[in-house]
Amino acid sequence: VNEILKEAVFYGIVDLGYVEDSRISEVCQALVDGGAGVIQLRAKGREKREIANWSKELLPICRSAGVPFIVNDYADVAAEVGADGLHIGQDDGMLSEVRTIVGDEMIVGRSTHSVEQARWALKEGFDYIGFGPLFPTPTKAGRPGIGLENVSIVQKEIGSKIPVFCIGGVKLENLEEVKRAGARRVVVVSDVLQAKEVFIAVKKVLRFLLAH
Ligand code: 3NM
Repeated sequence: VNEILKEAVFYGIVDLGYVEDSRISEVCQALVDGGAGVIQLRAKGREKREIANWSKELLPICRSAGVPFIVNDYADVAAEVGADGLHIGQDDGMLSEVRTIVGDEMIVGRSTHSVEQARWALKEGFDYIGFGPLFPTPTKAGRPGIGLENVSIVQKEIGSKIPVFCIGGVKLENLEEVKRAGARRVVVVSDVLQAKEVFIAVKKVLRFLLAH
């Protein structure tokens, strides 16, 4: 589990707030082709049945690329479709509860919004964390940006144990700043999904992050 995640520098999200239903597979493929090391399906406000069906469509795309496929929010859906992972937020219960549904093998990640929460997530045993939102973002409206000042401590302290993906308002435009603050891995949602060519946008982010 941790071996495969260790490789992931770009975490791609197929977010249905930006992707039309008819283009879900195509966009997933483009994220993977661009070099995403993990893929999550994020479908806020959609029916579980629909999410399960899309997941079954995306799983083989991710499998043939050797990229873990993560379901957002729903442990039961992740278990049902045989996803590689589940992502949950701060209000979605303890890892131990979720493990009773998804088992011990599945990758489980947690959203964290402070150093404290990041430490807790590590202590609980999550396989990775998201840390943010660094900047305010329409993708997760109504949340203040937490800024860049704690990126370096979280990257050092938590990121030496489990992958830390910086998220929230990260764009090609501010990537230099984010990288300089200490980020090693990122999630970029709207900036790549709104790009003319998704896979080129992902490649650009990766090229930048991996450059010295
Ligand atoms: N989670 P964009 S921020 C889905 O901080 C999500 O937990 C966040 O999208 C968190 O790249 C966020 O468009 C939105 O800002 C990321």
